[in-house]
Amino acid sequence: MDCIFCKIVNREIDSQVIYENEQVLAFEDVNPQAPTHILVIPKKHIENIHEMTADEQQELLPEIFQTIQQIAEEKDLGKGYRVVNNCKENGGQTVNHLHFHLLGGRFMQWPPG
Ligand code: IU
Repeated sequence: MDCIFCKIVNREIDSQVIYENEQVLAFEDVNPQAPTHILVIPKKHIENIHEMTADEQQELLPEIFQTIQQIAEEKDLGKGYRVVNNCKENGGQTVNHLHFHLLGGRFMQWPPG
């Protein structure tokens, strides 16, 4: 499978890894949109949040959100941050491996474009 995030997981492509455990990887976004911009992904290839099975949700979403909380603490994002998931084409998803953006370090506008 030709998935760039799977290649990052497998260390076939370099990235700035922030955290990993058995199921989850967090790394710096290559095109940061905020002072902190980290992607948190399951190591398992899942296309998007809509494709997650109930079992995958139960297993992986707590891991992903605990990772986000932990990184937010480490990055000193006590004033707040934004977590974004883009799902499929109209959601603005460009990489078809489930990922959550953790954005922080500046005030976030609303609504998004
Ligand atoms: P999106 O939600 O699918 O639009 O986000 C994909 C993100 O992946 C986007 O912010 C890219 O900058 C980021 N990214 C990356 O960090 N490393 C890569 O090799 C590629 C994309 I391709």
